Amino acid sequence: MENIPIFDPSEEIKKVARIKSMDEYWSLVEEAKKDYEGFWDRLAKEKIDWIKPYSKVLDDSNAPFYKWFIGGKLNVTVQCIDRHLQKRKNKAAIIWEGEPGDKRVITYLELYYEVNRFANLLKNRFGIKKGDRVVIYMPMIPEAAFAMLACARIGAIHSVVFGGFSAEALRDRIVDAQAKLVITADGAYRRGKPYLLKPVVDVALSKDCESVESVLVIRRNNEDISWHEGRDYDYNELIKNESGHCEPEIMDSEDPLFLLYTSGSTGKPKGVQHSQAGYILWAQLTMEWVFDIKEEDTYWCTADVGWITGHTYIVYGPLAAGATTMMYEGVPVYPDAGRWWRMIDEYKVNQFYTAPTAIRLLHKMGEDEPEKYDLRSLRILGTVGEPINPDAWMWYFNKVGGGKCPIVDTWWQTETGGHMISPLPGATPIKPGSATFPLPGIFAEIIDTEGNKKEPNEKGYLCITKPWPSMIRTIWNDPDRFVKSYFGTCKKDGKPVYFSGDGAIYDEDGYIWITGRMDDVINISGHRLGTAEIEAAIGHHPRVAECAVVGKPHEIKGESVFAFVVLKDDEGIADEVELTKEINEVITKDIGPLAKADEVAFVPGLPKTRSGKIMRRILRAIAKGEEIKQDTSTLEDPSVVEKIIQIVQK
Ligand code: 7RM
Repeated sequence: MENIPIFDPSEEIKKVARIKSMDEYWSLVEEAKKDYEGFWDRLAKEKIDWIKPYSKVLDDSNAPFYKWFIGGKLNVTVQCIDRHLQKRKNKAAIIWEGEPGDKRVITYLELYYEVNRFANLLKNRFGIKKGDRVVIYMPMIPEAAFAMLACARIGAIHSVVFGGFSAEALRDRIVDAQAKLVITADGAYRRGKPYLLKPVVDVALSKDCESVESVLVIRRNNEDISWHEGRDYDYNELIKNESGHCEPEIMDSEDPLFLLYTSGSTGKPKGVQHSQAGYILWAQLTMEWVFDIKEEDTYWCTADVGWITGHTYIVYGPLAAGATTMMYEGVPVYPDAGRWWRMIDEYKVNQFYTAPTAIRLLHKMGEDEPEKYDLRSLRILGTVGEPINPDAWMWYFNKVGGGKCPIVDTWWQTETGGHMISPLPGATPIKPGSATFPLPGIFAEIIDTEGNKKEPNEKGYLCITKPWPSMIRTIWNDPDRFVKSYFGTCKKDGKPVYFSGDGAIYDEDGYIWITGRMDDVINISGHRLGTAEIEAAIGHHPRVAECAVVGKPHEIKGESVFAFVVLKDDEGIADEVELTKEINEVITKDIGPLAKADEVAFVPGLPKTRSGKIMRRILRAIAKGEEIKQDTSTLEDPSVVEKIIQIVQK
């Protein structure tokens, strides 16, 4: 951790930010420490438009099934839409751009009508009631947000399934949730071409989906799709008949708002269940604290609504905060690597939030591309999803942010609902690659399994040791798995605490550095090593663009390191032996000789999900020479698997 530069917030940012100094940050932290319930009580009263006030802040009598804001009544869509109609009815709520370049601006008043008509359609035409599950399998079009909010309006529980998932994956989720309705689109545009979603739904529904009564299809690209009379309905036709006012269902604070399936360490995805009040409170508050969202800002998060980042930071958070949220349909490199920079310029984006994997891709494809555009509107940059390497960080900071925008490296998970650990743009001195400090009210601690706090530079379990309002409430249909997965590993003061699955360390200044999933640890000669640590080391080699490390069974050492390396340049790898040696030198330098790679494969790309997560299970199988049993259809580029196999086998 030596030689890490520190970037203080600029005077300009400090002047305007809500939280203007570390003193202000620490005083909020103290407030939460002194009177935990009082802290959340104050914020919930200040921020939420309650239909009926709650009688108790926190019920921990049935831990870890914590309940927040007991007895409170609200509707999340009132928080996101209705309450803005007095002051902001003609303000852009959503600015959308399709990949082909088509545009839509939806004001708060228009959003009100769209969501209400949609809600009426669900209720009147499909008989959807409070508590029913609705699966949303959609591209990045405004109707995806309308659909989510329409469910919330009437108290239905939505389960958005990422549009890149296969029919199999979609079916599993439909069946587990016992969904009554599937909302989809004919298709959309990606990489300059139309692609189809509805046929995937048809295949998914071809078996085991008896719960599904109807499919509602939104027309996006008017491609030919097959139609099942009596099951499939045309949204664009039906919506015309619905009225633009629908009474919001009165929801309890703890009624489920949505399910979102996420992978665990075993095969079956977990239906992470979120609540109403706690979730929306934290979504809104973190928009204000972390993105310092202001009335005139245009905010853009490039995630997909199929992931938690899209839920909290494209739809619910920005709208609850009364912000203007941008939505983009396609890929970042269409028609060229300047697409996003052009959009930031054109829409005068103030906050830009994306994933390190996208930053690395755009860096690789166009080092100087951002210079062609006027990006001066940017005030705050953000990253999420994985640790960001110094190289990518510096490029993002200098070339995209012009050296003046703080980068908020936000650590959080599907299960946490919103940001947990992040810099505050007007307060936190930033160290590139560190998520810095827990947000006020969040008791994130690095501990051992007994709850002892780790010393600086000692890796430990990243835990949240007090409940927080936006936390996962349970796993749908599987409360035992909820308890075991999250509360079965670590204790503090004898009581089970939430374990994130991630490892982390404090540095000498108390900054938090995420080391990666603990479930990706490998054991070499009795030494436990995070694959992420070795990857970071390899990443220090100047020619390495990115890499992934997996453990491979080894006769003597237990496991050995197998590294898959993508080079930055296309100069070829004629010097493979020399390069392997150099890579092992950087590993040895950063960690020690025990972490050296026995095998290094130079590959053209890594198998990644479209949200940028490397599928290590596939790489482990390749390293072992096993057949790939896993579904590769959800990968960003499924063809890369075959290419890697060929390289490894040769
Ligand atoms: C928001 C999201 C969660 C996992 C988490 C980490 C990793 C996320 C960061 C990060 C380092 C970050 N939800 N992760 N953010 N690692 N720095 N800023 O990604 O449920 O899909 O994934 O992602 O391992 O446990 S998620």
